[in-house]
Amino acid sequence: MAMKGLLRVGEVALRVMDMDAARDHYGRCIGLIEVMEDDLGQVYYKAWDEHDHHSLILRQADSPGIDYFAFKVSDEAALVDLEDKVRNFGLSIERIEAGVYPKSGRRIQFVLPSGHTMQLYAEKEQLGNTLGYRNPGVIPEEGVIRGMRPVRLDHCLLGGTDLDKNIELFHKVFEMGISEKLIHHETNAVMAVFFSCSTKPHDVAFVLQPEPNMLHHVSFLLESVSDVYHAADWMGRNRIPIDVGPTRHGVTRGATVYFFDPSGNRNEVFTGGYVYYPDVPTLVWDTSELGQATFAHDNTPRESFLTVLT
Ligand code: M3P
Ligand code: FE
Repeated sequence: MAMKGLLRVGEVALRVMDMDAARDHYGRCIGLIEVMEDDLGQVYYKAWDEHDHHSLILRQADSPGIDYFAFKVSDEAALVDLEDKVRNFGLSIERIEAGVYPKSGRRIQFVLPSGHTMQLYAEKEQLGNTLGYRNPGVIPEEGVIRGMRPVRLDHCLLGGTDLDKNIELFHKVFEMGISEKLIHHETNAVMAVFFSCSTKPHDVAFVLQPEPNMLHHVSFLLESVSDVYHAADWMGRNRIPIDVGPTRHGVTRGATVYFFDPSGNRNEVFTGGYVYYPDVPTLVWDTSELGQATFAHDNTPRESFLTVLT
């Protein structure tokens, strides 16, 4: 599969209520690399094996949650094409000039049927992963991989209204595959939907909520199951509140720990899962197996997991 169009979630912008506490959490505890603070006091991070300048932005605010998420697209031609398609789908588009967002080329922004602000961009300055591009070797210097040892920002799960309209946009317009779905076992209503534009089991997912524009979690990839266990040990040492785990999802088959940042935003570290190809039929779970769909070791759904969003 040649990757054209949407590539990955390249940027998530979160609100936090105490920047010092958030810096300790995302920097020292998770182990993301702080690359910049802007004039507004927003703090920018990357994970070690990402090549682009940053993937996470924190903004101090009165309430937690997500400001926007942004997908990187393959090139300017894809951006032009997608702008047309999103407009034809019926969403109004705001154009943002290059440089308005630091280190970034021009962007387009629109509000999804689920209430989330989404952006697309084709260009971002690259910092690299410290290994270089010729005879790069395999691991960076001591100290680059630290904390929970995150490799990269992987996906986010967003909560909102009108999932059916989101499905139309992500599947038909963005041409993302639907890797998995969770439906109500009596009504067949879609409760959660997982979209892939790569070989990952999901690049972004949505869960039905009574309120629009909610964050369920933002997730970072780890290298191994032993790193998942190490991350949970590190959470214990640092008194980070764990929501669930370590365990394994039924949906996507990732080995996971969910935990909270000091403002109550849910984070995830995970590894594994299958390789997704777009010719594989959508895997469908129904709520009669909600326990196994969510947590496949004890097959028990968690109240907090279903109801706590920011
Ligand atoms: C993940 C993941 C649900 C499963 C979520 C799965 C909402 O977060 O990373 O695989 O059932
Ligand atoms: Fe996840």
